[in-house]
Amino acid sequence: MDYRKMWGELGMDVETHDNLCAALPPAFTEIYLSQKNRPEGMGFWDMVVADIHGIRPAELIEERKKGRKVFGTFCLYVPDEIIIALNGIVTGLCGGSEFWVPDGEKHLPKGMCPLVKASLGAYYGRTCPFFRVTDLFVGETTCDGKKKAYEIMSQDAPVYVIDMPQMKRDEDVVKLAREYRKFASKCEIVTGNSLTIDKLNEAIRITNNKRKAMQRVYNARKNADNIPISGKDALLMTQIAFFDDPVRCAQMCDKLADELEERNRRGVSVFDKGTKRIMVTGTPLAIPNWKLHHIIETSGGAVVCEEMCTGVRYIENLVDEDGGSLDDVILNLARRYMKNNCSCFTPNPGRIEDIIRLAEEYHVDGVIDVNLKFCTTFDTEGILVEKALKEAGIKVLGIETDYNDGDSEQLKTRIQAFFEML
Ligand code: BJ8
Repeated sequence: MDYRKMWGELGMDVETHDNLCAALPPAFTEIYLSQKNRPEGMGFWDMVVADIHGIRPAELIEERKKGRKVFGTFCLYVPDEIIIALNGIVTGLCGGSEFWVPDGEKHLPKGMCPLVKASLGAYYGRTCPFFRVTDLFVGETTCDGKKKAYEIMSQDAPVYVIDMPQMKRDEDVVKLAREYRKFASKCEIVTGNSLTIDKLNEAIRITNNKRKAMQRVYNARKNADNIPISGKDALLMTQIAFFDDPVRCAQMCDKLADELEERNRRGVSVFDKGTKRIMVTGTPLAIPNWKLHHIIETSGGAVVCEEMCTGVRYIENLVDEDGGSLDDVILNLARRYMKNNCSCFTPNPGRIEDIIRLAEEYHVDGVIDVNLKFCTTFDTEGILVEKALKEAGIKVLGIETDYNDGDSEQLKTRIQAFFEML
């Protein structure tokens, strides 16, 4: 289907955007469609990618015509439940393509992480329809780069920033709950709806169901004797979950999980026996950043787990569904989100514990700790991660990269050498 008219009406730079549309299909064919023995259930996500800037944006436009509002988010600490309870729509906006970086660099310093530059580049370059249909951009005070980027963006766009605690003491959970209450008030103004306990409980149920369905897919990856899905495919499912409808997402993930569980029963693997089981940890891999997974999975390894925001951090931990008052439920939300271990917190021992636990649960042969260039918090925390892994007797390779393909060959050489050592 031709969406150029729709993009034009959204005020996009359609000609420049055509270059992105031209580059994606061959890249997707090479990286994804060339894989052997993929689960049939991936057909849904292939279809989404084939029209990634068409199908879902068109749905959002229709929903907006009915009066619903779209909230664009950049971080796991934004509580989807509050937005959904107010009949809003959540769409993840983190940019994962080098295509958007140059436009980002017109508004930000070059020495900044590519995720922030690409996100702002997609906004200012008018080359992403999701940014064009967003009614409120929801930021958060996590890393310095994001904080300042929101400040710049707020000069031109409606931006609301959630003030995140820096530590994880009891009083910080209470502080986050207060922030979520304020955020709910803002969402009430934007949507024109009122937050009720029933609506919030229902939104919690919807979001928990999505997490449970995704957990089933991840659990199928824990099988020590079989790899029923490639890391690339699992990553794609996770990346798209950030902007899909949560109920449909849960249905599709459940269907995929059924197939993967059956594959495990029958011993159907995507990889040959002896392929190294790898966990990747570190900075998020926003769509369409498939570079590292592709290198690993064409070098003798298989990614079986991502300790990342585009991975287990997104799906682990459910919100307590045993209600109470509205304030109690919002406190439950804050409790759940504070279990998410981002390197922006200090100290952050929970993340190290997660990594050691996950290495065991997913039966990994080795860990690749990946850092997006200029992400200071993950880079610095990498020292502690690598120390803890070495102490636990788990082999680890630390790498730093960005969205550019210039270092692919060099990374491949290092990763192959790492696999030989395992
Ligand atoms: S909860 S990881 S989504 S902040 S990579 S922009 S931290 S300089 S993305 Fe993140 Fe939330 Fe944490 Fe997850 Fe900054 Fe680092 Fe860039 Fe990052």
